[in-house]
Amino acid sequence: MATTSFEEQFDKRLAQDQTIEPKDWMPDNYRKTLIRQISQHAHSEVVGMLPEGNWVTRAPSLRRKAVLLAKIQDEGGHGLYLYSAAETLGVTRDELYDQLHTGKAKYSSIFNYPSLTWADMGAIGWLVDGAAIMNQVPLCRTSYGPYARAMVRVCKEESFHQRQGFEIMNTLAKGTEIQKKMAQDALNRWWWPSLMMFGPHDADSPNTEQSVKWRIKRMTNDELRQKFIDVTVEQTKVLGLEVPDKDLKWNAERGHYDVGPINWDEFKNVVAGNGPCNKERLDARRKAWDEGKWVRDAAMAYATKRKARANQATQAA
Ligand code: BYC
Repeated sequence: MATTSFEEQFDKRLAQDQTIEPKDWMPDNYRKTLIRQISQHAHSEVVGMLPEGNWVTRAPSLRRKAVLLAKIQDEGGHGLYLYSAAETLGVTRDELYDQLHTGKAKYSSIFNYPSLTWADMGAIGWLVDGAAIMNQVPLCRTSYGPYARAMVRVCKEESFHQRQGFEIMNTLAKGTEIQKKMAQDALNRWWWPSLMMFGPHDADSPNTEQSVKWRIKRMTNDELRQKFIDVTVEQTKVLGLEVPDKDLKWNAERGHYDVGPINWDEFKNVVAGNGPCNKERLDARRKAWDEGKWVRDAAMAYATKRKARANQATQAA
C-alpha cells in the first residue's frame, strides 16, 4: 500500500473520531508531538509529587496526612500510566528519564514554585489539580488511544484531589484570622502560576493549531484557561477570599470574566530553568534515580533468574 493511502486511512479515522492505536500508521510528526506531550505530562506528575512531599511530615492531623499521602501516591501512579502510554510510541522509559534528568525535557512550570505553608497543600489541590482537570477532561477524547484511556482514570483521581484541596482551603478560610490570612496568602502566590499552566496564549502557541487538527488537543490553551477562571472565581467567592487581580471583572458581553495581563516573562524564565525551585526539583529527581539503582538491579536480577528457571523447566519437560 502506498504511503498516501496510509495517510488517507489515518485522516479518515480522525475525521470519524476513531482513536489511533499503537500499531496504526501515523505521521512522524504526530508521533513526535505525542511523545513530547505525553512525556512532559508524565514528568509533571512525578516532579509534581515534590512540593506536596514537603508537607507529609508536617500535616496537621493523621487524617490530613493519610489523605495527602494517598494523593501523592496517585500522582506517582499517573506518571506510570503516562510513561507506559509514551512507550507505546517507540520511546524507552530510560530515554525519557534521561531527558528529564539531563534537563532536556520540560515539565509543568507550576512545580518550580515552593510550598511554603500548609495552606499551599490546599491551594495546590484546589488550583493546580483544578487546572489539571480542566485540561485533562478534554484529553479523555484525545485521538491517541492509550493516552485517552490513561486520562479517564487520571481524571477520576484528580477530581478527588481537587476536592481535598478545596476542603483544606475552606477549613482555613472559615477558621481563625491567622488561618484565613494563610489561605489568602496561598491563593495570592498560586493564582497566576496556575493560569500559566495552560501554556501561552493561542496566538503565541506554536503547537496548538496542528495539535487541534490532529485532535490531540480538543480545546485550545485560552479556551481552557477561560473555563478555569470562570469556575474558580466563583469558588473563591464561596471561600470568602479574593482573587489577587485588580483588573478582574465580569464581562457581560462575552459572558466570561476578564483578567489582567499574565506575566509571560516570568513564565518563560521558569520554563527556561530559572524559577525559584527548578534546580532543587531536578536534584531531587536525580537523587531518587541514583538511590533507586539497587532496586532496579535487584528487579532485573530476579527477572533474569525467573526466566532461566522457566527455560530449564521447558527443556526438562
Ligand atoms: N510549563 O505550543 P504550546 C498535575 C511549553 S500535572 C512548561 O502551547 P502544547 C499534577 C510547551 O511544552 C499536569 N512548559 O504547547 C501533578 C511548548 O514547548 P516545546 C500537567 C509549558 O504542548 C502533581 C511551549 O511551551 N499537565 O496535574 O501544544 C500534583 C509552547 O506551548 C507549559 C499536562 O502536562 C507549562 N505550563 O500545549 C498536582 C497536560 N505550557 O515542548 C497536579 C498535557 C506550555 O514545544 N499537556 N509549555 O518545547 C498539554 O495539555 C499541553 O502540552 C500544554 C501545552 C497545554 C501544557
